[in-house]
Amino acid sequence: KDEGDTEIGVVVETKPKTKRPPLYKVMILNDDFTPMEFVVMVLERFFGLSHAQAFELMLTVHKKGVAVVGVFSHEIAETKVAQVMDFAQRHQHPLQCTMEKE
Ligand code: NFA
Repeated sequence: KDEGDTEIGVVVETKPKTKRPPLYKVMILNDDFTPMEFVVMVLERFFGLSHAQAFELMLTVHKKGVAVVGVFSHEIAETKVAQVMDFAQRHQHPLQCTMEKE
């Protein structure tokens, strides 16, 4: 019996997918009431910036309306937002801090 069939194979390539956790931008929003020095203190205290870095970033928020102050995992970003919002509320400042998927 003739077994002369030719089988044609298809090469299926699979990418080795390494799943990195998504990152989140934490942002500070400008407002007309929160004192500049308070925002500088927040950036030093919760984001580990030097006084000079914190002052510069505060001015960026003041002039542009919003700025990314750090990029973190979901859990760390949520903690930063909660810490800033709680600190601002305790000092009765309307400062807003939000997070957004990168
Ligand atoms: N715009 C505020 C002021 O003039 C300062 C500020 C900067 C507030 C950054 C919030 C964020 N006092």
